[in-house]
Amino acid sequence: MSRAADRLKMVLNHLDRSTVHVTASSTSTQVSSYYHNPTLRYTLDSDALSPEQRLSYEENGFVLIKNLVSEEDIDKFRMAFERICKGEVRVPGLLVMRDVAIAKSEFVPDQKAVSKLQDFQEDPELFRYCSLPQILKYVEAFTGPNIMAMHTMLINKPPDAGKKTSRHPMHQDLHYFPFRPVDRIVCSWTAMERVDRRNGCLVVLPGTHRGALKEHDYPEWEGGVNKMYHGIRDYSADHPRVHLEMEKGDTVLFHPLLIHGSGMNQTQGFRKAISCHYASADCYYIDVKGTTQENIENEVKEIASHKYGLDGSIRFQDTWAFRGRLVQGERTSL
Ligand SMILES: O=C(O)CCC(=O)C(=O)O
Repeated sequence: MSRAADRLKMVLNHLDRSTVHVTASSTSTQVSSYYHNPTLRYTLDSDALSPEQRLSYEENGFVLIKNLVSEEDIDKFRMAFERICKGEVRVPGLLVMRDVAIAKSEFVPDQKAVSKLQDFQEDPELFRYCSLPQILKYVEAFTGPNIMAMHTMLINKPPDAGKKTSRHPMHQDLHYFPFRPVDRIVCSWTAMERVDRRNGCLVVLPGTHRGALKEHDYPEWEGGVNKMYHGIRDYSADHPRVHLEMEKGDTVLFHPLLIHGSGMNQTQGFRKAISCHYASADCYYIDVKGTTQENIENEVKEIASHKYGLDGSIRFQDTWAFRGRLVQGERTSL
């Protein structure tokens, strides 16, 4: 019997085949559809995911874990964020992004215009998020035991200034990554407060992780679009959507091909979330020349050359190797 068949048998042994419905947030998938796909491609054997959670990820490309990060830790991450915004600490390599509409407003104090911190691997407090054992336990079910934290973000979605720029266009995170294999990469995204449709929760298109990487570019939005917020032009508008309403500390793990984005923040508060993209340290870099990823490669190289005062000779993969940090096991490749 093949390994995949063995794995399938293990999962099915745990299930009551006639009654189980796999739920992830508001989606419900009947297990019967699973019998037509007798391989478990997206998850690895581990004790972290229940059989239901495992099947849900296989089918939908995401799994939501309630209450995974403590209030206390989230409050500490929030304080670290505020210290950075106030200029009390300087973090090497950190990219501080500002909302395209709010950054130009005279009425908003500077720190309030920060829409995202990216690459916080050198901030010990924020980076502690990426090493939380309760997150790594789940991450290992996707990456295996050698785990790199490749991409870190604290997203501070601002109240929309009326131009709809607080939206994040629908995209696949793999667009940004020159490493593979795709199924050994996973994102963890933790709500730092209640997130719902009013403040622009994540929106996902379940099952799209089973498709290919699509072409991405800046959307043609009248009010402007934030730097590096590429979106997919041709996803099906009819595809079922799930709005991931979450409480503080809830965490969603999702596949890098899952099409997702987030809506406008229609409240007066800033909607905060913290996230990390993990990859197996056994992944390898690829050359994206001549592929749909060439546009983001050029943009990232330009930003990196400017940021580090280089002459443009930096390779796309170097920008990743430089930022990636081992959080478990051995740094075997990436
Ligand atoms: O937190 C959000 O609003 C969306 C974040 C996201 O999808 C990203 O930055 O890739």
